[in-house]
Amino acid sequence: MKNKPEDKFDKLPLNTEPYDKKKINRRTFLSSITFLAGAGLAYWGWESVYHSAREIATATAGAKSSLRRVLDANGCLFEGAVKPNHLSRTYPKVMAAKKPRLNGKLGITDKNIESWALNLVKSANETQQITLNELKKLPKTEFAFEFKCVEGWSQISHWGGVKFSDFVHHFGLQELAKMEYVGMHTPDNKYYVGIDMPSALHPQTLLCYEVSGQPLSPEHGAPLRLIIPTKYGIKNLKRIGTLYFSNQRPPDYWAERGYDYFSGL
Ligand SMILES: Nc1nc2c(c(=O)[nH]1)N[C@H]1C(S)=C(S)[C@@H](COP(=O)(O)O)O[C@H]1N2
Ligand SMILES: [Mo]
Repeated sequence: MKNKPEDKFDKLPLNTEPYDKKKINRRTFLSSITFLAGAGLAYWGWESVYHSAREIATATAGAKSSLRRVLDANGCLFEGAVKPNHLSRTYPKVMAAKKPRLNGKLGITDKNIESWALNLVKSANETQQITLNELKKLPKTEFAFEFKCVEGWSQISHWGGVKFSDFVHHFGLQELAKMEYVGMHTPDNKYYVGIDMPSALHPQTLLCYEVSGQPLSPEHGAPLRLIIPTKYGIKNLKRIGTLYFSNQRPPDYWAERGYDYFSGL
């Protein structure tokens, strides 16, 4: 006799209870507290960022301090990863652009540079004036390197001038150079940068007065500009009016607008 189709159901151990209510309740409970804990944590995170103090607006863009700490931590990693005396690649001078690109006119529109002298701030009440001729008496360092702008271009160009470290030794600034930063600004204060001391003392950092073997043009920052191959173009201040030392971050034009203070390469 063939089994009727219904017969096979007789063999199944049919459970009359549709599901285990206890188990479901427990799972619902666990997933609910997990969700609430997650939401609480997210809310707490948002609140603490929202209520955290704003950083000092002078040196940076006035971001929330907790967010800036993350950026600074990244910056520190970067600083640690870049050895202070790691040299930027240099190129034969013939590879340098004959007419190097120009970018950025802030603080250099004033063409009256005849009476220029570098203001070297040695203390609150002592500023030494240094002429270009005095600087030219120091050993000249020149090299071609790939200049890099954050706007997305780079170009090999050839620069000449005095190593910042030679300048420090010549003018007896070793004590001042134990501070953490050097600050510089244009004669009209419209463009300004802060440089960490290890980068300033790097052997390729120049107080530069020549480009392509010629005296700097006003547009390239005459009479004296900063050339710092280990950093982006934004830090290569044209037309240095004043130079000073500080243990606090000097005001920095682009850092105030949210760019990375270190801006290293
Ligand atoms: N005084 C001053 N320096 C400045 C700038 C500026 O606007 N003003 N721009 C910076 C930027 S963004 C770059 S890329 C380089 C460009 O230098 P260059 O014009 O000699 O190519 O100068 C830097 N130094
Ligand atoms: Mo730039």
